Amino acid sequence: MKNFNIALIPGDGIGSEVVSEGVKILKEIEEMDAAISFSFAEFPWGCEYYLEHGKMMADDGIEQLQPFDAIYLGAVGYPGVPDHISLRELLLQIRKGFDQYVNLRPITLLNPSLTPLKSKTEKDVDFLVIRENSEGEYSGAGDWLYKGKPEEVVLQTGVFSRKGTERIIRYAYEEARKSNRTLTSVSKANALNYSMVFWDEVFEEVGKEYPDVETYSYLVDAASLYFVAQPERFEVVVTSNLFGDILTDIGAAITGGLGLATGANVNPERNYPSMFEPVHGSAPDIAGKGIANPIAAIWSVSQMMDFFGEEKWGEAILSTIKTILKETEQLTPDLGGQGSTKSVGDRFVELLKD
Ligand code: GGG
Repeated sequence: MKNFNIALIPGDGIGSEVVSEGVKILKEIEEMDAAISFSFAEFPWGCEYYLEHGKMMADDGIEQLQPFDAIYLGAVGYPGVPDHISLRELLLQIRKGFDQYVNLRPITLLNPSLTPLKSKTEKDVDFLVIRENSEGEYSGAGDWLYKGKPEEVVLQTGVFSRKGTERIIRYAYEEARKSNRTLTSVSKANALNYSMVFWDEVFEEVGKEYPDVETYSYLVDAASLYFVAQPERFEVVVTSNLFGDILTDIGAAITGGLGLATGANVNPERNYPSMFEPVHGSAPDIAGKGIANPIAAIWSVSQMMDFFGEEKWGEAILSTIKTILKETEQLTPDLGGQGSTKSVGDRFVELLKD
């Protein structure tokens, strides 16, 4: 019997609503598979915690999370707490604290009716974005000088270390090699004359070790256009923290919206827990209404199962997502249905059992 110890951080807004449905799926797996069990511990961190304690998580939050096999996170951010505090002091803190330097975001069209793109099918939109997740434009380095004065200056520094850049690019080459797919690097060396020139050089240098991998290199503006106009160009994409964040929202737009976008924050060396989360935020406009789409959060459970080496369950969840997406009426309003967060979760369990 394998027991997986999971830290739950539902976070803000719709975070707790969608995480409940993901946990429902995990409990169902436990029912159906005598060889697997889960233990859960919930942490009340987020914006409400901030308003009470002046911080997004406990001072020793990273130490508290360390013993877990995985972290399952809902969403962060709520009106009343500045976004740069809620994001940096919880989500980014955990990514950095546990060296989760790989962010895996699949851009997969699971049902052709979901894309706003004309004449694109499932096979045209099926790729993986590997986003650098520990430094780059989100390093947090910078300064705010002469605040409020006419000479006010703000600096936000992108940090691209040799170690950080090489390891994410190498991870992407390995992934492309393993799955026999092409690898596309997305950068912006014509304008960012230090960081992105360096990125391109490292991409080329590391590539010498992978002569079998077919590669492409695009500027981020061109890549944004191709994501929409010719997504079939992409198989595995590697890019920086900021570009990956933006490009994967475009990816969500072409595959059915943020309600279907998932992300795994992975520490590949497994020295620390990895974290699984829907890409979407806390959606204050619909929080508490019970209509948030739980499918992205459920897909995160599939990524978690793959990460645990339980690919059988990862695939079963993904295949059930494909099935439920055919039942338009049952889905949440963002996908044109009349279902609720809970009814989608309940129906999902029924389908998973079949
Ligand atoms: N699901 C977690 C969440 O709330 N994400 C919102 C967000 O702004 N994420 C930015 C990022 O992934 O770097």
